[in-house]
Amino acid sequence: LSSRAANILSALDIPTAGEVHGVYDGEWKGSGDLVSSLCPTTGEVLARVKTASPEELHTALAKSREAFELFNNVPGPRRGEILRQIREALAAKRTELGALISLEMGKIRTEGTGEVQEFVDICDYAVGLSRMMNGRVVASERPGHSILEVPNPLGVVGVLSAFNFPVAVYGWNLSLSFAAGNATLWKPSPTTPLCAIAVTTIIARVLEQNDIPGAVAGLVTGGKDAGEAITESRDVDLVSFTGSEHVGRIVGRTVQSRFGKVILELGGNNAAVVMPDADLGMAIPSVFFGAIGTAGQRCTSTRRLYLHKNIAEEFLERLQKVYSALKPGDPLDEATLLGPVHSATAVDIYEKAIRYLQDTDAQILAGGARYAAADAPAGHQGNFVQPTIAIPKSVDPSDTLWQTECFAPILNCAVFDDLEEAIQWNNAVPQGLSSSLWTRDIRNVGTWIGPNGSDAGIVNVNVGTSGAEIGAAFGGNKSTGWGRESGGDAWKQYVRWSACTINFSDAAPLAQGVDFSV
Ligand code: UN1
Repeated sequence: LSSRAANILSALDIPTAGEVHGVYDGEWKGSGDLVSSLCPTTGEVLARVKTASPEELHTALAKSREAFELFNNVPGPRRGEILRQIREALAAKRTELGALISLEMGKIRTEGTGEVQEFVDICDYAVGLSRMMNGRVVASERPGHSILEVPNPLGVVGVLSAFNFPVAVYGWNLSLSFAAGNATLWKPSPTTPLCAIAVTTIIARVLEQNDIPGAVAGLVTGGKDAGEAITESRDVDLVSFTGSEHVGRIVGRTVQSRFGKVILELGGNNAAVVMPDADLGMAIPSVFFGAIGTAGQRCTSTRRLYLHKNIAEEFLERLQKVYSALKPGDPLDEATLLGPVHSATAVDIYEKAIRYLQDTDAQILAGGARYAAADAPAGHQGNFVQPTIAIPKSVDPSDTLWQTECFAPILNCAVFDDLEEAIQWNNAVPQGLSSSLWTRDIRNVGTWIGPNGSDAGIVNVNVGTSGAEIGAAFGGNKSTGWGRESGGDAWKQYVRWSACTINFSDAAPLAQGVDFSV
């Protein structure tokens, strides 16, 4: 193991020799298939992880259930206090955990640290919520009656997360689920097991200090089998899944067929729309970050750029300049803005999309190939691809190129005549996660956020498509799956609601004035 990797792993108490246990249900174990965690920058094997065997999956599910039966009786504010300690423990390892994200996922330093910060932020939010998960009292139509809506703990929450946010998305789910009194069982992406092991190690320690069973925050690494064990288990009340539309469809059906609850956070195909009155000095760097941040592998990455005809030429010229100054580098190096894409699969996705653009005579304004070995950082592994700006020949929104999410740093551009046309293009795709309008004109803002505006879950103005804060509910409409996580009212999905009509009177009248007197 390189000393660069060894230092990061040991700072987080991950063994740097031998195999690493990838299952936690109160005890660390793992006797299933061995999975290698690869560094996307160098190709180095960071660790071999022992994933969950079928029997261990079974036990982990049973332990989660057991842990829930105990945890659901711990008062909400007490759960909040433990979550506050988890928050502190995560914050204490912010830099180290951020570095591990860069090492294993490939995103740059500031984004790795930012991801840990996102977990810390949602913990703060959920600590507050732990004293504010309020139900309500509803006016009854009957005298001497009260109606209460009571939030009770739900049960076991399964979290299936993706490689691109290997820490924060689990954080959104864990913190709300924890504050609500549930046990949470995490199945991370098979390619980022170490991030999950590091986070679980930090949380497990806090649980232990508080005499809470470790299975309140359990972990099962593995592939399809582990995912299926969770989606199919009647012991899992809610499954929160982040990933592709293809897998999301299967997860949604499986969970629904047993009448479980599901939160889906699937594909994003996000557009930025630039009006002629926009402040380009703000819009250009923001579009640049939206398209290139996390090497184009955020669900919220900007994939489509719609430019008003009056500013299109200037915008593209200036954007190209910013692109051409970009150099790829080691994501662990503070100065790097562009790291590798996550895996060989990601390179394939990129290359297929580029080929399609070339075959359909798109104009390529920047990028369009992998970096030559000489341009990539020393010791690189080949996952470095050039961020690409393309003007596809077809502006027809029904073209596959506009319709599909391509998880790579490729920005497709088109020129529009008026806002109405841009909104029509924005909405003409199956996905509906994020969208961004650049304008100074209040009339455009009103249209954009109103009934004839963007149909995405995230509808920004003078703010890029990615980098949402935790305070509002995060999620998308249409084939993005309609799920909402993180802030807003998202917590209401992690509880079991009881509608309780209580009669304090000496009579038992029926609602709606129904007369059933005997
Ligand atoms: C994701 O890509 O799955 O808004 C989540 C953002 C981040 C979360 C992205 N806060 O870009």
